[in-house]
Amino acid sequence: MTETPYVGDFLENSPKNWGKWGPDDEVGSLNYLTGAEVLRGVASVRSGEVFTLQVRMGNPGGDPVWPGRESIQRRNVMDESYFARGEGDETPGGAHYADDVATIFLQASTQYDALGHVWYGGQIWNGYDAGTTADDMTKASVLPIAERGVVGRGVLLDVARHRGKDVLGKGETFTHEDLLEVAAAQGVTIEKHDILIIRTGFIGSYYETTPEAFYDGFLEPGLTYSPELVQWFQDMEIPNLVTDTIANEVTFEPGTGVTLPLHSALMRNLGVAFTEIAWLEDLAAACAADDRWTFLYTAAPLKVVGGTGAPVNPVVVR
Ligand code: UVW
Repeated sequence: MTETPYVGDFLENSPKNWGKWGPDDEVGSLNYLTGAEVLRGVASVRSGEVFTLQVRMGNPGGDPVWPGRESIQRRNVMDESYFARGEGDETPGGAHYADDVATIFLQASTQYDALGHVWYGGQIWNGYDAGTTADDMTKASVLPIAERGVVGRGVLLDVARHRGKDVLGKGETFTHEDLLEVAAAQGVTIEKHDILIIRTGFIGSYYETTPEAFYDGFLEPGLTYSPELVQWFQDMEIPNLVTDTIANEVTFEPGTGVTLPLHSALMRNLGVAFTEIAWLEDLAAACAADDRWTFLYTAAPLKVVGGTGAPVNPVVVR
C-alpha cells in the first residue's frame, strides 16, 4: 500500500497569497470584497426574500458535527422553576427572567473557520508562525473576519440537484469543472469575486436519517483537490467558500488519502474564507423555483477573541 504523502510535499508547488495584502493581514481573500462587490451583490436582489443559512443549534436529535466534536450543551440557570422554588433572583418591581449557559465547540454549528484554523510546516495563513495558535490564537483568528463582516454577490451551485439526487453519496466528489457545468445548466455565470455556495444535500440529509447512519463510515462528499482547481480559485479571486457539508471538501483526497487538502491549499495558502455546515435546503428550493441563482450574501461570525472559528447565521437576500 502506498503511504499517504505529507501535505507539505503534496502542495509543494501550490500558489500562495501570503503578503498580497500586507504583512499584517488576517482576512485574506475577503479583501476582494470591496464596496463595488457589495453593490454587485445588492444589484442581484430582485424579490426581497430573506433566507438564513445557519442550522439550528441544539436540535433535539443532535447537531451535525465533525466526529469528535459535540453539539451545544445548553441549560437554564434561571427560569420560572427557580422562582417557584423560591430560588429566583427577585428584583425590585418583581419581574422574573430566564438565563442560560452553554458549552459549545465553536465549530459545531454553521461556522466561519479562522484563516489560522488549519496549517502545515509550522506556518499558518500569511506565513505567521504556527506557535501563534497556542492557547489564544493571536494571529488570523476568527475575530478579524467577524469585525470585518462578509458581504458580496453569492451564487448557489446545486450539485446534488444537477446530478438528480437529494444528496450526493458518501465520498462523491466534484471539481471546478463540474461547478462550471452546474452553473451552465442553471444558466448562471460564475463571476470573479463571487461567494461560492455549493449544495450537496449532505447537511439536509442529517435531519432525514439517524445519527448512526449519517456518521457510519464518515466520508463527506465534496470538492476534490487538483492543481487546476486551486488555480481556478486563484484566478477567479474567490473570497469565500460556503457549503452544506461539515468540512467543505471530500474528507480524504481520493488519489492519496490526504485529509482535507483544500483546507491547506485554499484557506492556509490563498486565504479563502471557509463557511461550513450551511443550511441550504430552503434557499436552493427558492432558487430552483424561479431559476434565479444569485443574491446578496451577508454574514459575520461571532466576535470571539482568539477563536479558531465561530458560529454564524448568514443572511441571504434574493
Ligand atoms: C476540521 O477542522 C477537521 O474541519 P472543519 O474545517 O470542518 O472545522
